[in-house]
Amino acid sequence: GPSVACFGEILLRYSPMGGRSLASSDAMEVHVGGAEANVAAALASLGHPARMVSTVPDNPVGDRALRELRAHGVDCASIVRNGGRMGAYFYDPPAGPVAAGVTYDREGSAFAMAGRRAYDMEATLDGAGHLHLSGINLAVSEESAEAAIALAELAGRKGIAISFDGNFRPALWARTSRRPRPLIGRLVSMADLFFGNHKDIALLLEAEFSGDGPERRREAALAALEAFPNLKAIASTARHVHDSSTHSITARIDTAESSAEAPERRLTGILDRIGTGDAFAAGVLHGWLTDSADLDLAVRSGSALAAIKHYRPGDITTVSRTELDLAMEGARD
Ligand code: KDG
Repeated sequence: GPSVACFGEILLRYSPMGGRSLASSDAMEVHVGGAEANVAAALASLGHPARMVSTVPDNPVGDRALRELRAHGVDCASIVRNGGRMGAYFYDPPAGPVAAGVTYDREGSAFAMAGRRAYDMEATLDGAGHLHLSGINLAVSEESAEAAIALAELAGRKGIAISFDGNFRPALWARTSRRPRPLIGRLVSMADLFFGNHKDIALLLEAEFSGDGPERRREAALAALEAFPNLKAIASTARHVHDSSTHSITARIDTAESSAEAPERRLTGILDRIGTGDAFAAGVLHGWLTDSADLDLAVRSGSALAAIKHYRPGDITTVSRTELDLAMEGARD
């Protein structure tokens, strides 16, 4: 079938071994991450042909990252190699009352240096039925923002459906002079499916949705669906933190006509929650690509995959359809 093209930066993540803090650790574990790469790997594991579109350095470090994505079944033929460096980040695990920390080390990466002319955009979308990308591209550099917008515009002209995850990263935007709102709004206006909650929508529309309940989320989604006429659906999760290792998550998806909610899941003994949003996006996309009219399937797949991510080390969540089905059954009330 047609493949899902995912555009974004592939990152290496360094995590202290044995649950040590970054400050005290002298041995690091390496994982491959990057929001859209996480989505591509999860989709491939569920049997959807997934293609990563990115730029990594033409050196053994870039080879290492691609080897892992290929092992997950991701098509890496559209990945450009150049002379820059590999983007990375350091993870500091949560410790009691102290939240997890993320320190980026990606300035001037091979991906950040690659503008629209680095890619053969036509070839990249050849045979693709869907394009997925996130707002991280807009924050990383002028060049990656330009490439992301050009790719989305080409997808739009070709009638290829687009999903866009806002993935607002204040730490990245803080280093740029570009303003997030117009750029994120531009991508949302081209998207069919948007991953963002009522707070993201409030920023985007410069509106206020006070309170936190389902009615507020529905109201915000309806406002965004009205402001961006190309949008067909908006999906989001909500998290309630009981303590550092016990959280509850809920999820919903809204269209103009209807909505679906996934039952609350209480997650205890959480191992690592980085990449939860990407697992959710991949699960929703799995449902959406299977039957875009079945909102219930989309939101339940998203919630199940997000729940599974909490118990997987690293950023990537891969599951078989059987595992996903079991996780969805487990949440049935
Ligand atoms: O959602 C997880 C991602 O944030 C992680 O893989 C790193 O892409 C990343 C980023 O830029 O934060």
